[in-house]
Amino acid sequence: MFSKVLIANRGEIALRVIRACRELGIDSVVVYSQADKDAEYVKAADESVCIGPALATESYLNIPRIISAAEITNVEAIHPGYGFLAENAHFAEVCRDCKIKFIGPSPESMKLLGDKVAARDCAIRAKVPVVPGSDGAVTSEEHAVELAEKIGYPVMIKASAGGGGRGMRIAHNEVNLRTAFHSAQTEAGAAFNNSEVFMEKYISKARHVEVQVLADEHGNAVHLWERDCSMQRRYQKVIEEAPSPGISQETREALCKSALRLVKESEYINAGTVEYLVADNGEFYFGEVNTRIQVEHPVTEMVTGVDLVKWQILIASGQKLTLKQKDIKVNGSAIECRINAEDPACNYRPCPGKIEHFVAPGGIGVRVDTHAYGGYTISPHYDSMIGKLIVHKPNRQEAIATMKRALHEFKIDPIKTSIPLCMNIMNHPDYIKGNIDTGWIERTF
Ligand code: MV4
Repeated sequence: MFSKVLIANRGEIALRVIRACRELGIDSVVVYSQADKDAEYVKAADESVCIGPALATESYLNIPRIISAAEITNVEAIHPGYGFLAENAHFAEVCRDCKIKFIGPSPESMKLLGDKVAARDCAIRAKVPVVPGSDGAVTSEEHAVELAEKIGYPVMIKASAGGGGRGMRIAHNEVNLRTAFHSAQTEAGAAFNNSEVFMEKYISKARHVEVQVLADEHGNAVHLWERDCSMQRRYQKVIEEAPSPGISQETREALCKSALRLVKESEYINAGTVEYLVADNGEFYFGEVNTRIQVEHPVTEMVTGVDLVKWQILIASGQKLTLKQKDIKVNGSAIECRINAEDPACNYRPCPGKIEHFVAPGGIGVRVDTHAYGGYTISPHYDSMIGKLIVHKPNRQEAIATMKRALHEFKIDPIKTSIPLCMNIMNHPDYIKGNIDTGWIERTF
């Protein structure tokens, strides 16, 4: 087991990892930028190291500075959290070269699954259903037009190096497609330094359902059932829940089994998420694999009782996964609301600033994962998430009632937050029926 771990992240996820380390008896070191120097979560770690100015490229994204902090503090492992360097295969490789254990999958699986064309091929080999689409990359406009005729419109052009909704274009006809093909290529080149694109049939009104997996280096792997993340706007998840209210038990089992086939095929190790699009007829298709702990991991923790961050650390230290698939049961219903500093009057733009008054909800079935408190300033330099409000109850109806009660208790003043949006959703008949898809928020609000 490790005796000391460095956390290459900030905010609520840094605090989440610090908590896991303390419970495991591991010393934690947190790195921080000058913007985060006074934050309380930094003091929760056993040690802290300033790695640079607020600008992320000079701190949380700066590999030499993070590795230097790891060397100085003599840690055995680095937990990357989510965002920043969490899915950077090069960073995982540098850690390995420096004999520091990266708490996550190997650089090879990160590279494989980060390349969406290669990941799709891997899914095909694993007999995971994929959306009808191109066999590999689409290399010319004429090639794109020919393929789209075969597949049938609408089609989607996706960047090989994209993910999470970045670098995608929908085309409804040939004229659209010719433009979309070039703009997708150009955007992908600028954003990812890789202009390769591929094509899929566009699946409209799909749900976003993802399967949590854990795998160790001894060949053991389990799934921890699914999360429904259909409640999104502009590819930003707003509310997540487990179990998914919109799939049958048969679909659920097929989905989870196929996720494990992909884990085997990609020789994946540590925590990961296999994302699917689920059409309203219950057919499901591979989306992508997220090779990190995700923001929404707590809903899975609440319904399964499994501490995912602890397992990430145990697996990285070489321990065997002692969890048995038959013992991983879904108990009740969990919902998570992301509480962001954003202004609905300003088209939900990030609205950072100082929190003067902060009262977090509590009581039975309520969990708040946050680094914020009264007197804390949400920095304009990083993402605008203040924290996550998670509820766990015996069924979905009670979970919604508890979420409404907890949202009502939550006081964050004077900054604008997504609490009112979350409350509106909790009160909406479509949400109460579980009748939602990834376009619902944009259509409804
Ligand atoms: C799609 C799709 C429709 N058809 N692929 C967005 C994130 C990325 N993992 C895949 N995404 C989508 N891929 C095909 N062939 C629709 C989406 C999509 C979406 C997916 C998940 C969650 C929210 C979304 C919002 C818009 C579009």
